[in-house]
Amino acid sequence: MPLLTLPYPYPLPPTGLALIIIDMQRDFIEPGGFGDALGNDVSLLRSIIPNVKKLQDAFRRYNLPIFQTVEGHRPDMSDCPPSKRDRGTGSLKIGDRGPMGRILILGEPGNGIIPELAPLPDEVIIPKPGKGAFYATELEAHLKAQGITHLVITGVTTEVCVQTTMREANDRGYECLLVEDATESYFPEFKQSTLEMVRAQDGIIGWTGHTEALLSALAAQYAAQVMA
Ligand code: TIU
Repeated sequence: MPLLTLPYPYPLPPTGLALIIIDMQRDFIEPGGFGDALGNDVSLLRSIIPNVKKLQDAFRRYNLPIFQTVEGHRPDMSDCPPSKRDRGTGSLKIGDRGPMGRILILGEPGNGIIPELAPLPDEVIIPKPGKGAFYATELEAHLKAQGITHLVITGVTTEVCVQTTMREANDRGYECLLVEDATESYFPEFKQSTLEMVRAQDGIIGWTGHTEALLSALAAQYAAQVMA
């Protein structure tokens, strides 16, 4: 069954597919975190939680790997460039103490993945200091070790960490499908532009598609493998 995607059907592989969930952490989705400190309306991002959850459940059901990332820095902030720490005019900066602990610091309450999408003990979490999930992380080593070639990409925010990660992945040879209704931005027009720019020029960065169509295609492709 062809998967309903743009600019043309995404080639779901027999093996080598993984789900990437980008930065569904309290810092970006709940008040008092980094997203809020940057002046954003963080409530906008909650709408995708049910779809990301459906995809997480499906990948678990079909024994396909799931990688979640969290953007965050070591407590000593040795991995946070001054340019990132000092950017902006808000009163709360990275490393400052906010209502959910130190802003964007690994291990703080605000840095945790939202409870709705809590990973299972055997699922990999990739801490990342930058926007892209490949920069200064172990993600690529994990993907190579598991023979992953195709990535279904979800999470926040579409034009920042999600798009950066998709571009990094595309340059490394991964076939990427960005799920439109499982990614969200503080800026609807930036989300729309991102969707259009990644699939322009016959998929210059990759494909875009929708959760329900992907769930049907996953069932058609992988349910039998699990039962075999
Ligand atoms: N500010 C913003 O839109 N995003 C980030 O800072 N990080 C992620 O996108 N995860």
